[in-house]
Amino acid sequence: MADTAYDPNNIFGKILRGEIPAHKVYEDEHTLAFMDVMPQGEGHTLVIPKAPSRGLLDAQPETLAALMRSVQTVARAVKAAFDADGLTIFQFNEPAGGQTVFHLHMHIIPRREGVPLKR
Ligand code: IU
Repeated sequence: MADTAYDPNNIFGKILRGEIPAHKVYEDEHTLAFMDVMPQGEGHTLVIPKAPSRGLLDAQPETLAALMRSVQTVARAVKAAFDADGLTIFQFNEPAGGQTVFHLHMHIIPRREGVPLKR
């Protein structure tokens, strides 16, 4: 069985503590948003809670509420900034689910009609 404890030494934990840099685009008391370093499309942005949650399943309800408020705020801003036709928003849990960084994060990717995501 996988070890599902939160490890504060994950890369997003280090960004939150200011130990490594990130291109930050939004921050409030409970959340931080920054540009993905390997974007699957122009404007690919990540939104994370400051609370130490590994994924969706271990997060506290108030963490999820704050995260989704920020996702909406950032999604509106990203859509306007990139003049997008739509948005793809997703989130992975555990290696089998595609998760590679074990601090809860939501992906926001602005989309243009007819332009596929990079993989
Ligand atoms: P995933 O949902 O855990 O699969 O996605 C992790 C994302 O974090 C992925 O899109 C990476 O490009 C991104 N990322 C990053 O923005 N900065 C980093 O230093 C690392 C990964 I490592």
